[in-house]
Amino acid sequence: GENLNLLSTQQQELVKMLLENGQDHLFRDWPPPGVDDDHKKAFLDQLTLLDSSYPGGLESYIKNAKRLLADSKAGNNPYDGFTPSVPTGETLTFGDENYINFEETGVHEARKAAFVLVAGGLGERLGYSGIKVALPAETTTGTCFIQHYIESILALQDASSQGESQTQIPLAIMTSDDTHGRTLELLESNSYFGMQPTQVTLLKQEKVACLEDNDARLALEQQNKYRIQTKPHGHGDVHSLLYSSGILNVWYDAGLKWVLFFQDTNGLLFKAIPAALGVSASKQYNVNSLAVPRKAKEAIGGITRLTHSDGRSMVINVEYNQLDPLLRASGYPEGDVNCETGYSPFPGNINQLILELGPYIEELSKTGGAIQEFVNPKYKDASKTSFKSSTRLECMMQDYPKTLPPSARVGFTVMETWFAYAPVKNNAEDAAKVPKGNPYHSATSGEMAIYRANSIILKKAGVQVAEPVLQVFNGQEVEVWPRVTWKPKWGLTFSRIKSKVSGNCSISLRSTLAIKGQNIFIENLSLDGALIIDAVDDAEVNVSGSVQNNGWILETVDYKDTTEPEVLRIRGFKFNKAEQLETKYSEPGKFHLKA
Ligand code: UGB
Repeated sequence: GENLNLLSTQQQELVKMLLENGQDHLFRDWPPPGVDDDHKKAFLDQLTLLDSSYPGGLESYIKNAKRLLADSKAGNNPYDGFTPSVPTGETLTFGDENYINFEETGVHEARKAAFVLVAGGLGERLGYSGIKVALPAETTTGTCFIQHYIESILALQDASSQGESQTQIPLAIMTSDDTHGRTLELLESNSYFGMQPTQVTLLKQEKVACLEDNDARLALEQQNKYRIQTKPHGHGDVHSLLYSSGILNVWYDAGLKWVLFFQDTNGLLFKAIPAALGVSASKQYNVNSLAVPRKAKEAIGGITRLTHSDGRSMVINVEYNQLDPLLRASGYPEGDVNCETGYSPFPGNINQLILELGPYIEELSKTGGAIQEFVNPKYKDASKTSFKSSTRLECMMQDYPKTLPPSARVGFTVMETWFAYAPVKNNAEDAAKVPKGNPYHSATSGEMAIYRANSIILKKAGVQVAEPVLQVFNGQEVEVWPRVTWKPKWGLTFSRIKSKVSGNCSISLRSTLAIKGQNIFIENLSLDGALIIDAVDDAEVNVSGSVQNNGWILETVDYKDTTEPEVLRIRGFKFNKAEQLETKYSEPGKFHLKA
């Protein structure tokens, strides 16, 4: 009524649209003008933001919600008419000739690459109080995920622009209200970990309105009738944000060809990136999803070929909670089970996508970046008439290919898990309950996977590395290998690593090796203890001889022990830095470290 006079014309239009779409409850209890006017204006500001941050505005959001809620109530299966089958893709074996060729192609292509990190999630499953990208990937050097990612991209940048003019590989980071401020602060207080600030673009995703019933009425906060409840819309927002920001065209005009999407806590991912990009380039994939062998019922999506009775067919991720019911409904009464290999026949999606920029822009200019959504209401009872709590629409970035024409070149690349995938998602208690043989995806397993991968890679490069032992931390049994770490610029690809180790080298199980420079060459080194070598890029250091000291001793930490810092509690171990050989070369030149 009279309250409309408080509003701008644009806001009045918005209110009219809402009233026409069944949202009168939002304004029903409004007192007359003069009372709560500031609250009313703030409410309209919120509605305006919700309207502008969704492709097609709130009107589309409400219409989509009504449709999806009706489907959900009727029990309609989004996969109705589709038959799942096992797709075929490229399978990579670390270090073989094929792999090395893909790596070299990938490094070369990286000049034309842009990276997109989705980091808007709070990580409820992990229960860590900070943002996930600030978490140390490993505690030998304390390098946090975002530092590791940035240094990996910079290493690729250097390697790919050899002999040609220096390119700058752009990095976009999707944040949310939960992570934006802390991500920016982390970058600024660390000089962007070596990137140019202009190289990094933060895009903040907005939350979406919650829905209180099957009629898609927007839910007001319990305590505040001038505020709509909101929740995250999911990582699928990354496409509409990239599109609406205009950054894709900037990249395209700069001659870029590839966009690589990745998640917030996978310490192994960049080992797999050069080869995976090489696959995209060699196979001319418009879409390339990275995958790993997957245990049945593991909480990662399954890459599946879906064939419709009308002839349509696509290779797409089927999310972990949907794969089992889909299989049961399509003639696999056992559902999602391991086959004779000990793994599900459906490879696991690790949500690392490589998209070809040109076709990507073309597709987004049709869709506006909107991604197929879903809704997952928790109903009060079987009548499905009311919800236990409000719900909202969600979307996932890996659903991008769903709208592509059948002519699109959609492929996937399966990597061995040990060098490609070790995310940190689960808290200690939940990880300890993971069925035996399935991955923990905890801070414990994430860190140990880095040492394991590095040790195995050195072994493949000819180093005698001690065999691991099994040890239990926070109720999780993991392989403990020597604690080997290196900077991405030291070991960007397998051939580069091989060129830096030679002769007769050995590393004992209780050892720690941290290589913090680019041109560090290891020759006839016998390591039994801790060795830390730091060198500027134009210092060439040759390391040899026998290092023997008390080293860094691995000690257990109980996750319930509140006297320990949270970052240690969540992994269940820490290092007692008893003794080490630590050397630093800060001047250019050639050096010999003969232990
Ligand atoms: N994220 C956002 O940026 N915004 C959001 O609104 C939500 C998340 P989760 P999830 O690799 O193991 C995915 O929560 O969604 C970011 C795939 O769907 O870690 O349960 C967030 O910051 C699944 O198919 O994972 O499962 C994080 O970086 C499987 O591949 C990323 O999105 C699984 O990941 C993923 O969010 C996996």
